[in-house]
Amino acid sequence: MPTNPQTVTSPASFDAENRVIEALYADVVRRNKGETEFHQAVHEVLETLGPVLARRPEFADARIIERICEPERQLMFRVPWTDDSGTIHVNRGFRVEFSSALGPYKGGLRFHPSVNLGIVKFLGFEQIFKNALTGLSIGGGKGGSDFDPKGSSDAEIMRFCQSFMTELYRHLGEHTDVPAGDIGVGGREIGYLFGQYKRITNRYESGVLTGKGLGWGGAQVRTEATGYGCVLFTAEMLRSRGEGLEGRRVAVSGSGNVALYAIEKAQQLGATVVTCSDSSGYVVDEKGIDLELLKEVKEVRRGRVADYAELRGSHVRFVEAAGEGTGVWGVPCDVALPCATQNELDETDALALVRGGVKAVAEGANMPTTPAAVRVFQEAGVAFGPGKAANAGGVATSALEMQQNASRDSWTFARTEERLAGIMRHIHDSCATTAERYGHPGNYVVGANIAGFELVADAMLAQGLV
Ligand code: NDP
Ligand code: 2IT
Repeated sequence: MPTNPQTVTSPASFDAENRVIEALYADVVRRNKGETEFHQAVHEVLETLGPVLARRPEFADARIIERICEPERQLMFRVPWTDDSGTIHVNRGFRVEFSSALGPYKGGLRFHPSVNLGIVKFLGFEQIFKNALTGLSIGGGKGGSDFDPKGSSDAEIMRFCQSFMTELYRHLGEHTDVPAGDIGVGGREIGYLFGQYKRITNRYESGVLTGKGLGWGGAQVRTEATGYGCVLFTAEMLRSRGEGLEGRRVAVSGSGNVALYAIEKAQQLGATVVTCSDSSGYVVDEKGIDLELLKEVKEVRRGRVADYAELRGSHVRFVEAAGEGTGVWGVPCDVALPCATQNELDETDALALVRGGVKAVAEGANMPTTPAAVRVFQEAGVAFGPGKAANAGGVATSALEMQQNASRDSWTFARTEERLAGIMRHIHDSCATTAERYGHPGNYVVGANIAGFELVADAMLAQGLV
């Protein structure tokens, strides 16, 4: 893992097939100085699009790539709030409304001290293609704040969320822009945000936020959906190679929303999950993670994985992070699911995983694997599911929540999970067939980028120069 897991240097080179787009990428770097994560996300998509422009020159004529790389709207605002001792704090709020080609802007809010415009733009850019892949009429957006929720009281979190929404509400709406959670934003925060939106607008507009509580407009399976979907995608990748998850040894990073439910679904499908982590370190539990205990530690006590190790028993090892990331990828496994944050799995980690016999890697987090690490996996023949495909189950289930809100209906857990499984299968198959159509069978990165891009680009062509 790089010393700062959030940042890698902006990539520069393109292979010969994609030289046409090199100048467009250089322009993105020039016009968005210092936004390295945004550069990285754009590079990862653009480097696969040369063959699409060659087959569809109308996309180049209409300047689709230049338009898709420029957000439709970027909002930055002041978020003042007081802590429990009465001290005033000033944070920065963001919402980047990237693309409405396929539907209302849709994407989560991240509260983490590392949040800046470049991070929000990388996430919003990814979201455009991810949302397209779901097939569910949602555009792409992302937002958040450099607010650090760690160690804050409930009352402080509520005051922060109320101040954040007091500014953001004017830009939202069930047909306009529909946020949800991401790092640091879960059910509690969505509740406070929704309450304030309702109070300011005097409207019970359920569809303006997703990830709501089940008693007041939330959808079954939304909490579980990203982690479940990531494992379902992994199972599809393995199935297409004649393999399965049963009996597999799985490594998961993170211990938040995505990680917890990735662990749950992997266990349901007969795998043994031997590790999970947080920014302080990782645990190794050779008997398999005790998920009930981990949920109790994380969701009830709001504790750390170190607390899990202490409560679980002497067979569990907690390894503290030592400067160079958490080291979690040194744990040998058949399947690796990075579910924490961007650039948390670098080339050295990838080489260690390959040496340990990894067969499949699926990104529960957004852009957790560095470009060099992706290459290591691809060259070693490891099935690699990029985030915009593998973690799309969360936003897809958000779209199902919007559907239920619009029809004032609520579906059962079983019905919703069945929809989720169908959507993940559809995403897997459309990535696989697109990759094949473009001469890269088995390359889900190429498949996801091109399949998502074609859907958005066709809509943009049809909608004229806007
Ligand atoms: P949570 O806040 O619930 O959990 C985040 C987890 O990642 C925590 O365990 C956290 O540890 C760890 N983490 C965060 N930052 C770092 C860091 N810099 N270094 C090491 N570990 C870190 O967030 P989610 O589970 O919701 O999100 C995880 C990832 O999944 C993100 O990339 C997010 O964008 C992506 N995602 C989320 C979706 C959702 O529906 N929630 C949907 C699709 C993708 P610590 O507590 O120590 O910070
Ligand atoms: O990255 C993501 O897809 C999310 N954080 C979920 C977005 C959503 O609107 O459900």
